[in-house]
Amino acid sequence: MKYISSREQLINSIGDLQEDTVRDMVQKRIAAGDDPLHIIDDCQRGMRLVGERYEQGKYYIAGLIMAGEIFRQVTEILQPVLKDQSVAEIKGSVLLGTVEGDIHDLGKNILSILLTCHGFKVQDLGVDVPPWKFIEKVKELHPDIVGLSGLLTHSYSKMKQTIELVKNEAKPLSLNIPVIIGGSQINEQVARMVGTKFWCNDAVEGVRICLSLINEIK
Ligand code: B12
Repeated sequence: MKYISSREQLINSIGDLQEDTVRDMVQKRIAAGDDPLHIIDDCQRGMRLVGERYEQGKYYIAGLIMAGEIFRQVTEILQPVLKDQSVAEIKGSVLLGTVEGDIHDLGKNILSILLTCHGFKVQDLGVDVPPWKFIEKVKELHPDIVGLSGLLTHSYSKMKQTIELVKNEAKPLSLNIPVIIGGSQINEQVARMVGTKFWCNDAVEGVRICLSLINEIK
C-alpha cells in the first residue's frame, strides 16, 4: 500500500512541477532498488497530467518547459542505472529521430537509452528531422529498423511522408526496413493512417517490438 502511494506521489509531484521533490523521490527509489522502468512509467504518467493541465488552461507553455526540464533531470539520474543493466551482444541497428516540425525528444531519448541497453546500435538524428534526412541516412547506414517519434497531431503527415519515402528507397536496394512510430498520442488508427503496423506509446513495448522484428529479420 505504501509502495503504491509512493508511486502516486511521484506522479503528482511531476504534475505539480515540484522539481526538487521529484529529484529527491527518484533518487530515494533508486537507492531502495526500485525498477527504473517503473520510475519512467510513473514520470510519463506525471507528464500526461501536465499535458492535461495545459489543455485545461491551468498551465501555460512555461509549465510544459518546466516539466521537460524535470523529466530531463530524471533521465540523467536513471541513465547510469539503466546502463548497468545492459547486454553486450549487438542485435541490430535502429535509425531514430523526431519528425519534422516536432521538437519533443524526451521520450525518444528514453527509447534510445533502452534500445542501446538491449543490444541495439542506435543512430539518433535528433529532433525536427525532415523526411529527406531520414532517407539520406537509410541509404548510408542500411538500418534494420527506422523509428519515428512524434507528439503533435501535425507530425502525422511528416511520418506518413517519411514512411512512404523509406519504402520507396528500400525497394531497389532489396531491403525490407520496418518503420515503428511512437509518442504519447499515437494509436492504432494513427499507425494505419501513416502506413505502418508497428506503433507504441511506451518505450518498453517499443523495445519488445524491435526485438521481435530483429528475430524475424535475422
Ligand atoms: C514536455 C512537453 C513539451 C516540451 C518538450 C520538451 C522536450 N525536450 O521534449 C516543450 C515545452 C518543448 C513542448 C512544446 C510544445 N508542446 Co508539448 N508537451 C509536453 C508534454 C507535457 C510531455 C511530453 C513528454 O516528454 N512526455 C514524457 C515522455 C517520456 O513520454 P512520450 O513522449 O510519450 O514518450 C514515451 C513513448 O511515447 C515512447 N516513444 C516516444 N517516441 C517514440 C518513438 C519510437 C520509435 C518508439 C518505438 C517509442 C517512442 O517512449 C517514451 C517512453 O516510454 C506533452 C503531454 C503529453 N501527454 O505527452 C505535451 C504535448 C505533447 N505538447 C503539446 C503542445 C500543443 C505543444 C506546443 C505546440 C505548445 C506551444 N503552444 O508552443 C509546443 C510544440 C513545439 C514543437 N514544435 O514540437 C500537446 C500536443 C497536442 C497535439 N495533439 O498536437 C501535448 C499533448 C499537451 C496537451 N495535452 O495539449 N512540449
